[in-house]
Amino acid sequence: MIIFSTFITHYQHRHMTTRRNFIKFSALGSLFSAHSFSLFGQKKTIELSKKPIVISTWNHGIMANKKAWETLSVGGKALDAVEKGVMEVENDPTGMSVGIGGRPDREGRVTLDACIMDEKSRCGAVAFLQDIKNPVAVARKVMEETPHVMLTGQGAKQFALEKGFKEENLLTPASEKEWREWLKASKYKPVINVENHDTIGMLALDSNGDLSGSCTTSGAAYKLHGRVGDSPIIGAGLFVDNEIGAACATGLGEAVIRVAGSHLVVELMRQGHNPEEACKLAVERIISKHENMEGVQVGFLALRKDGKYGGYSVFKGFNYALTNEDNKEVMIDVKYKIS
Ligand code: SD4
Repeated sequence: MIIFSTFITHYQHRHMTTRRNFIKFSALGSLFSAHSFSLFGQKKTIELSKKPIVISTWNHGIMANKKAWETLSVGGKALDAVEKGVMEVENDPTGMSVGIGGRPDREGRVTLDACIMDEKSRCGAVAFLQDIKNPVAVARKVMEETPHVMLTGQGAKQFALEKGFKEENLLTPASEKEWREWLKASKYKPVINVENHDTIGMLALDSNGDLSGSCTTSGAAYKLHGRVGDSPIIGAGLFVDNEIGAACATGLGEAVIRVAGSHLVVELMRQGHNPEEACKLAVERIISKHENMEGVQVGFLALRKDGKYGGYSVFKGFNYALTNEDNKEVMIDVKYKIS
């Protein structure tokens, strides 16, 4: 049950949050609380959910959510949940899109991108990281143990090794075999759909009412060596604003970067759009910036501060996993713009 279902969609309701309501919600215990933010110089007050929820991209979201729920269900922090959740997928060698086993670039090298962002707008990222299978954990260390936001390439690897991460070969025999097949024609035609995708993005709200998000990927398969996508870029592949909501992206990173996709989704929610509408408008923005949409699949996920969630994609085929108190292993197909 989400009590404050009107959220910020209708600002005429802004006076709803009276002292009487606040007292009523307080009496309900710790599930809801008042929260203020400012929009165009005006102070707004909303009621917030403190019921934990986690959503994450694609089918591998099921295993990731399961792990994240271990933290969320016992009152743990969203930040820990989103890190541990996506690490499950990074650690799975059979998943050919994230962490170990990820599809390599055209030179046969697995290069990983990841980022993480918490309720205090702290963020960390690594890009073009090689030989370390948990880039999201390295990103968290960048966030917590350096004055920086992003480390890349050799510097990121050196930092990871200094922090005790293990160096290992991430190219599994299955990924290598596929890559050698690809080399025969060497056609760069990324097809991103439910069978072939490259990212897990995860958004969580914890029982304290705080939001965090993470995003990790081996990027577009057979990309140019050195290519970095949207996934490690704060505002593109992931964005969290604890006042409003969180968003993440999957799909063709170049298209997402072009519109600062995840930041756009959060700002659209700030303006009053519900999560699905915000994702849809961001998809439409992408479409408006491309003359030819062939191969430009992008999907967005959004989780609002009141626990409402939604997604939207350019083409059919994007889905996400949802876990909350009522739903443990639910996959949701999103609506899409172009049939
Ligand atoms: C990238 N956005 O590197 C990632 C790839 C992806 O589903 O999400 N594919 O561009």
